[in-house]
Amino acid sequence: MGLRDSLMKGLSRSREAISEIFYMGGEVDESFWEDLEDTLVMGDMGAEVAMQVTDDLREQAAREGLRTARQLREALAQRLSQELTPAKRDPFRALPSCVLFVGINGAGKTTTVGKLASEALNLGIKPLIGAGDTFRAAAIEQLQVWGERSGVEVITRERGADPASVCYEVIDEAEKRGSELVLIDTAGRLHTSPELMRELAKVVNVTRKRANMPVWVVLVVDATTGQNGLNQAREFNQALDLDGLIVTKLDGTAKGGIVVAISHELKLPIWRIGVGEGIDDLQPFDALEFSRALVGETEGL
Ligand SMILES: Nc1nc2c(ncn2[C@@H]2O[C@H](COP(=O)(O)OP(=O)(O)O)[C@@H](O)[C@H]2O)c(=O)[nH]1
Ligand SMILES: [Mg+2]
Repeated sequence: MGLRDSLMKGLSRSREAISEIFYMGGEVDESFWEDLEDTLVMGDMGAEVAMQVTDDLREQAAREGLRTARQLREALAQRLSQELTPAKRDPFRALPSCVLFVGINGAGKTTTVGKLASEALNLGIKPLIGAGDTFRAAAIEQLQVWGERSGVEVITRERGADPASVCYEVIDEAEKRGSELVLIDTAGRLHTSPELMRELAKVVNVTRKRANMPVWVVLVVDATTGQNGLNQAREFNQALDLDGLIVTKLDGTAKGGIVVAISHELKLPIWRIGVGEGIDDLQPFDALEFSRALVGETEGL
């Protein structure tokens, strides 16, 4: 299955919910607009975005005489794509750069580091991976497996080592080797916790001080966690001043609207999306393509 197909399949529930309101009555009346707003809220987009988007679309439909389901769905996709904060730069292309991956356990940090290392290598970039998650021995081993898979070296220290000093050493090694892209995995917890945030804030500060290159902090969020994903994003952003997002598991049963809610509220760009467990299951993010997959027509995409 192609990457686009994985995303289309993953977001099929969202599209079906939208389809229902477009085809049930076929009349664009008051209840249609109410149903649209409700469907957007139910799709995890958040009440504020749902209301604003519905109001704007309603105005546009009146102004431009949009009537058919096709016209309205395309206008809806266009309007939703505006809620997604555009990326000014791509830290995996704007080199040199050092990216710290943060997020709760199971979000997909380690997997995403592996995928990005492979992506970079395929583009002729010299990446280096750092094992900043020293909390569990299994975490270090898992990252080493991804290093072997992608063919990229992983700098590790023993379990229990101070993650901030691991980052310091990783930058040292990157400078020695002339690596242009440093990808550092960090530890998560099951939930956000003050202790985790303090540890990560130290990791970020030490890395920023030590690195002679831009340092980016990216939150990896599992799209299937819905509203909980938005809460995590708020907490991580408050503690660490995030630079951007990577949303994973969009091939799964995610509602997808959470992507819009987070990007809109925190004004953070989405740099990549994960659409599977394999090394190549990572996609650049295209706001309009994503919005169409979320609410638009399936044909012609
Ligand atoms: N379906 C799917 N699974 C993913 C994706 N990204 C990660 N995973 C899976 O999610 C689980 C947790 O990933 P991991 O990288 O260990 O998360 P971490 O705890 O944040 O480092 C693993 O089983 C991964 O294979 C994705 O985009 N799609
Ligand atoms: Mg991990």
